Amino acid sequence: MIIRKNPNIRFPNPDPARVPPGQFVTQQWPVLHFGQIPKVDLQTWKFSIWGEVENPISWTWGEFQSLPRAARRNDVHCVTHWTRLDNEWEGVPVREVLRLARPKPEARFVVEHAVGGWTTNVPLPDFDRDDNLLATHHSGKPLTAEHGAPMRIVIPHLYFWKGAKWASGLELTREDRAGFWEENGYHMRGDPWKEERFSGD
Ligand SMILES: Nc1nc2c(c(=O)[nH]1)N[C@H]1C(S)=C(S)[C@@H](COP(=O)(O)O)O[C@H]1N2
Ligand SMILES: [Mo]
Repeated sequence: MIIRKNPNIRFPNPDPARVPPGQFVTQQWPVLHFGQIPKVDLQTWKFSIWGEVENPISWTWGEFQSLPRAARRNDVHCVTHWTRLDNEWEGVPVREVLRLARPKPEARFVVEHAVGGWTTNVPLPDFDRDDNLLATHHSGKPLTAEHGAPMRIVIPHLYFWKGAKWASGLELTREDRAGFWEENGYHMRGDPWKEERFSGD
């Protein structure tokens, strides 16, 4: 059977209530990151949590597979103005690993670390949410290298840069410490509904 694209069939207009100010919807999935795609070897892969936690902990790739898993569907909003609706992710809920590491009462912020040294900072209340995932799959398939394989962080209520691709660890801190884009003028929180794009917004 040959399936032809019917030019009369259009995607319905996205619900404007789902699109934050200054954003346009794309069906594509752009690839965006600073620098090169890092080489990640599953044999030596490690994900660690350290800093202001009662129980610093790390997982090998094999150990990570035994953590509880969940699926989430959400919209992602990049600060460069594209929005991609209805992303289907699977992975380990952020809350599952926080529960095991046990943040100290002094912990107020999280620095996400990525292979290669890239970082981003997130307030702990924004990080410790049921929606947030350590995602290994998108649309039912393992993440591709360009989108952060084998695991990336997804925090759907903040701009997409607040989720590290090629995630390697979480550092819990008392003080807010600017990550890579934040040092370059981007916002410390990054709420797309408030257009918190740059520091000062
Ligand atoms: N390690 C790492 N993670 C990163 C980035 C990066 O430069 N390095 N860029 C961020 C930005 S700005 C965006 S918009 C998303 C892009 O993810 P995508 O390429 O899968 O669309 O990844 C985020 N995570
Ligand atoms: Mo971005």
